[in-house]
Amino acid sequence: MTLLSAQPRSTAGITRVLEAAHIFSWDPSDCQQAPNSGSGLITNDHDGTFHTGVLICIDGVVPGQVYDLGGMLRVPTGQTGIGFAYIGFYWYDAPGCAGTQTWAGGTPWVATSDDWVSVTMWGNVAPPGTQSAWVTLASNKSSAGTDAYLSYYDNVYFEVFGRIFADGFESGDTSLWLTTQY
Ligand SMILES: [Ca+2]
Repeated sequence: MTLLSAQPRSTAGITRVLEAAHIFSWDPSDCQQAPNSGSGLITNDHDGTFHTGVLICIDGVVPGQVYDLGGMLRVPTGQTGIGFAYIGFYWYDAPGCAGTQTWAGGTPWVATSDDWVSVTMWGNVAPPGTQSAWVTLASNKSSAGTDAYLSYYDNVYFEVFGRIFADGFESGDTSLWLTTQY
């Protein structure tokens, strides 16, 4: 996978949520069928219910700034493992995802879908004091037994929301909008 954010990546603290009962690997399947890209595959083979994931720590988060989270997920049907997958993130009040952790949120869950599904959680305002963020590709296996639960992730992003304009029409003035036919 390619880290799409231009913000600095930190590897500090990443061992804190990594667990043994999963494998994260590259897979040739791609959300846009690109021949030379591929995706990330989490094979959650814990022998019971197990919530795990992989993560990237992003430094340089600015309090008050708006961040958009999203990506593409695919959870193939036909597998015996049951669960759900999503992309989530946490805020931290110190660099390197240290200090106090605050759950920020996650995208909608994807249970099963043979097609790639776009998932988003946009408009996240970094709270006062935030300095870094964890972005996690989450795999929540809810079935017992060792049947692996597979989930694929592609085009994952965490980016600063750059608004071009906004109009809530509070002024009652609609004259800036051209009524010319196009
Ligand atoms: Ca790809």
